[in-house]
Amino acid sequence: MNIRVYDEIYGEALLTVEEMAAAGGDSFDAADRVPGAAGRAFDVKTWHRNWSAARLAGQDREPVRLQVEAADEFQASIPWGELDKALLLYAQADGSPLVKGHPLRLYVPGGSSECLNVKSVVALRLLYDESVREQEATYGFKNTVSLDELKRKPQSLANIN
Ligand SMILES: Nc1nc2c(c(=O)[nH]1)N[C@H]1C(S)=C(S)[C@@H](COP(=O)(O)O)O[C@H]1N2
Ligand SMILES: [Mo]
Repeated sequence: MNIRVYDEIYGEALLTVEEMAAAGGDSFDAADRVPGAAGRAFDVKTWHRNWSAARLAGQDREPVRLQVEAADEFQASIPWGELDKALLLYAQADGSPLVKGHPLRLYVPGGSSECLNVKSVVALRLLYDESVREQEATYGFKNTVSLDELKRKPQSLANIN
């Protein structure tokens, strides 16, 4: 499964796990930063520096926020300042694809919640709008109401305004 990257400055890309890891610099054992975690990981900020420099030389912009979205629609939105030790787990210790959390799993050591450790990350959004820099980290399932669900609502509810 490929990973979609949406960066407000550097643009969009659809990357394989291998391409993500290649931009991540030196890989390390996730247990170095997360006690109990296992597998190969790369540093989130190093990845972004390398990936963005390859996209557009001489820009050197740091995001203010990272949003990640998982295959099951779980998502998290995290201030960049909380990501100094953040890592993306991309392989088992022997280099084979992740079993739990495939294709990528985010860990945020030192972050405000363990719930930010999003499994099965399939999209990353890099945001630069200063107005969202200081908002605290959030996580949870996407609030999706389909047209069908709206149509099924009782009249009494649908009419409330
Ligand atoms: N994709 C996805 N990632 C997720 C969740 C989820 O429901 N879906 N739950 C989060 C929450 S609330 C917690 S506490 C941790 C649990 O991680 P664990 O499965 O390793 O115990 O995963 C986080 N990552
Ligand atoms: Mo959680």
